[in-house]
Amino acid sequence: MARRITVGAAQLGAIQKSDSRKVAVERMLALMAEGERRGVELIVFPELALTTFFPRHYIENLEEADHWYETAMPSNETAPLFEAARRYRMGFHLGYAELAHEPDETGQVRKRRFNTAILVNPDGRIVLKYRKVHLPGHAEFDPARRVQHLEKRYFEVGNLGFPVVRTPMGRRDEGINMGLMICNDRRWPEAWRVMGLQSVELVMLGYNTPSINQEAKGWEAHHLRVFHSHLSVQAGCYQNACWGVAVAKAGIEDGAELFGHSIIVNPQGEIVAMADTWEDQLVTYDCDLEMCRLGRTSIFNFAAHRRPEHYTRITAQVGAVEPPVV
Ligand code: CDT
Repeated sequence: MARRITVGAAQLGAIQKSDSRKVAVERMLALMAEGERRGVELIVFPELALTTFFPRHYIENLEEADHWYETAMPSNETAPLFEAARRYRMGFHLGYAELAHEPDETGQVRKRRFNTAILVNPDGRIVLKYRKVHLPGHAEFDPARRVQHLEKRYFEVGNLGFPVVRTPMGRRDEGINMGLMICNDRRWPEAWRVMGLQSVELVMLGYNTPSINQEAKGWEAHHLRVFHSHLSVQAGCYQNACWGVAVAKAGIEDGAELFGHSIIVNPQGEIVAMADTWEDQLVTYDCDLEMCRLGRTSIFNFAAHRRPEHYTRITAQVGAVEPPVV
């Protein structure tokens, strides 16, 4: 029997600073109801889906930012998403800011803040959790920027690695190998390959990406922002023979523009579905998981062709060094 799953990329339009979680959840519930009508078995919401992309706002005292974070999942506000999952027999992916009290590397229990994503199965059970590893932006207020990007202030680097689980989802009782990454992670081939090495078949990721690169030292054409996002997801899927669902928060949020262009990508690296608005929009595709087989048994048969003895720089070194002059 063909191994297929109908996935929904549930793009969200802007969520303003003044919008409550209740408003955001109601919009997500509407997309889940639409997904139910369209046969969606797994719906993917964006990064930090419950609030505005608050890292654009500088707050000096971190404690005063606690209201942006979730201390429990589910919570009173998010419980309706878990109930809808059970009602519709639909899995979901959700990105949110997480505030946890847990030991750090020294063993001391303290307040910790992460940019987190979870995968919930149709029983309403959290089956996978990921905390963002590649945190872009800066930690201090930058007067040179019109819009701040303070992820390095508001989050610690994720401490869960890039886990992949095999778990039943939709019609697939025998399980699907699924992994999560968040926004900027999609630009790093290392993240994809760590999941590829765990035979991932479906990667879900949410993003909040500004339409303008405030870090560009020179001028960067606007269209390249979307191109680079798509290029990264398409390359990741092709080189690791997996499906990808990349979902935006889009539109003008607190006066700053986020591009949409949410996509579903097949294991050949082709875009098979794409959002064409900057609003709440559900894009669906019936994914044939057998398509993963071609890449992983031929050109990306890792066991046959990888040469890790030549890749030691990848983990031994962080920044680039200059080559020898000859
Ligand atoms: N949210 C997120 O990771 N956004 C980044 C833009 C960073 S610009 C400082 C991204 O890679 O899309």
